[in-house]
Amino acid sequence: MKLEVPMADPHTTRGNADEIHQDVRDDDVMTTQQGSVVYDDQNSLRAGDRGPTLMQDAHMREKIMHFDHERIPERVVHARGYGAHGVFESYDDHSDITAAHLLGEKGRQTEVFVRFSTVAGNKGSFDLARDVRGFATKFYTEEGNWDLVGNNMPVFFIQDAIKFPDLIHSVKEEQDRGFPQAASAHDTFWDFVSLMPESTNMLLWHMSDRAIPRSFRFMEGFGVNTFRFVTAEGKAQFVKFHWKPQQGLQSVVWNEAVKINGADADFHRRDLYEAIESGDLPSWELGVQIFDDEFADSFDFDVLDATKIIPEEVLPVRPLGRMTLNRTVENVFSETEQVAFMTQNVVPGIDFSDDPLLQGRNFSYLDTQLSRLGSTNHAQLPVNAPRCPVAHFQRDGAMQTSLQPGRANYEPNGFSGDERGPRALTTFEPKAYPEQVEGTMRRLRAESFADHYSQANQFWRSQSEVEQQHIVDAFAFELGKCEIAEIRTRMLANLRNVDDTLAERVAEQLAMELPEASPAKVKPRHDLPTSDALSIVRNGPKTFAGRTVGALVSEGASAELIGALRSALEKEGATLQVVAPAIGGVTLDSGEKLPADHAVAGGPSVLFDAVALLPSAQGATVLGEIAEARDFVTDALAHDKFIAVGPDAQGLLDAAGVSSRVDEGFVAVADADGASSFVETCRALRFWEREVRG
Ligand code: HDD
Repeated sequence: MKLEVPMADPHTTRGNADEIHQDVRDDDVMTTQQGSVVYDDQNSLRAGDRGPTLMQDAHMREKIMHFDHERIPERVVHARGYGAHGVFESYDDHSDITAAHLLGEKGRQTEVFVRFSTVAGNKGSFDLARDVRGFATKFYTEEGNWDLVGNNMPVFFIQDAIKFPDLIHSVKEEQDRGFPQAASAHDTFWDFVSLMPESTNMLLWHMSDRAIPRSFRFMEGFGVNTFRFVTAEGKAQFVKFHWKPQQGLQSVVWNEAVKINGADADFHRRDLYEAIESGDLPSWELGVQIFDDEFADSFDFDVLDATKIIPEEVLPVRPLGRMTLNRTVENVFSETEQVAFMTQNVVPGIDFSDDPLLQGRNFSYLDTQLSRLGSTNHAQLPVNAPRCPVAHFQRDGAMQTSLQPGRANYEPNGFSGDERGPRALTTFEPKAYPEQVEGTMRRLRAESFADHYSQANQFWRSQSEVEQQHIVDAFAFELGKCEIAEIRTRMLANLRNVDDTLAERVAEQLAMELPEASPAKVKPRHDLPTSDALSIVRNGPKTFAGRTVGALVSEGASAELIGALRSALEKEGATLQVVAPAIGGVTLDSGEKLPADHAVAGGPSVLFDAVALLPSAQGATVLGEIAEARDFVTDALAHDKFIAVGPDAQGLLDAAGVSSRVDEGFVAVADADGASSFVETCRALRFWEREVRG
């Protein structure tokens, strides 16, 4: 990109406004908000060269006034997020299960806006917090907006919305000290969840690598709550929504996450931005688990309990269509910040269930927009506005931008034509579920919600060995940050109900005694069938497409080898990034200058999916003297990455102290064939055997 540098001289006054108006007034002439031309944006209006500024400078006053009010409150949860536009395409006519228009025809396309987020951190926090990721999608359908406000984990911490403020207070910075930021590893969170056994299943997810995804592109999404689909004939069934990334699942490891936050706090947003901008468009398949009352009654758990899943092996996901993100936003504030997702935004053919978490959400999302966006007219903002006609008698309010036509602003009214305004469509059968409701008014949790441990055990047993190890490590890390020993003990007592080995392994890492198991209202089952769908490692990609290799190079490095690796990666749909001692790059053995994407100090190996060490022999010695270059190698090893080793890299391996630890994860690459087989090896993403063997 070439920058145009205007040679502004603040010491000269520009021409007068009239001249500008006549000669150059077109779209790119700067104006005030009122549209009058600004002819000097460098100097405020003052009495004399060195005199006081005049109140009469309307441009300056307007500019500073606007600046003073630029901020709006950040979201109370999910403050840090990143959005993109896209399109959803239905695979088929799904009118056998729902009357939703967007799913009514094969190939029907619907515009979408997606916002991914972390939950706990403030807007300026880092991307790789151990946290749940929000996955919220707004479908601008022809029958109004449908918001699917989901997460990247299919269960939740609590069963009833009334506990949400407590959950969030406990995980956010502690109120008496203002820290920690974007972290659940502190006393108040673990105090709360250890006293709320219903959180346990979600805690297993939260301690798994699902909480540290490699990128938004490589994570699943879930509607979490149970909804209903209703057909045009009024047939209603329950549904649970699933998003499956076409890119496969992938997470990072915790030690890596911690370092990514330092190296690039924007790792996830940058990844999404760069993927879309480069045309490598990410896509997800939307599917549903659909079931009737009979299935719901026979299932082991209550389908209205958001702390439970229905395993995909028990009820397979029916694919409905595919969403592709194809456009980054024009303006982050106007779109990503002002977008207002609301669970109560459903369209005919989609309806709610009585899940007590969902019922509370349906109030909260509308309510919060008022304090966040400051007006009841937030649905008029371009990113929120439905793409279908909108007509109602809700009038006025701050920032009303529609002209609200007609004479009547009430109904019934006796006017006709343009003066009349809209009428409710009474001839139309609403495609909603006419639920029969009866019951004694009580504050009560159904007994069918009482089993808090069995599915946590199922999740634990469904993980691969390395994933189990990460869960143990995460519990030990997080509980290790709790200063109050009693909280750790209480949590260990709960974990005994999940699995004794898990509890023992965590206790061992904490060097603590294993307490008695805490009393469980329902005896935990440890015999639920395992589910492969719950493991990330078992659901990785079949290719290395969309991933990045960081190649550490030096002066005199082999042009042929770097070229061979680059083309092998491009063939796979992956990219090569060059890491050199300095950002200016290096001169290769061919005499050609290779610019660097990163200086080694700013391009640690944690930013890449795999690495290649391709220095010249002399360059290997030079790199070996640079601490960050040695870290590049040792971190790649510690994070179980595949490491391509060029013919002259030995000096660097020696300097990094890893020569005696070379294993099958190190792949010798000397030519184009070697480069291709390295890329094939990388399809496994990580050399987990390294970690399992210790
Ligand atoms: Fe929520 C935001 C997802 C429970 C109250 N939530 C929010 C966002 C996501 C979720 C993805 C960010 C939307 C965006 O990008 O703007 N929330 C969930 C899921 C839940 C859940 C999957 C469990 C099934 N949430 C939940 C409960 C309550 C809320 C139980 C309140 C009782 N959530 C909110 C909120 C937020 C929000 C306060 C903050 C900003 C916003 O809504 O627009 O209303």
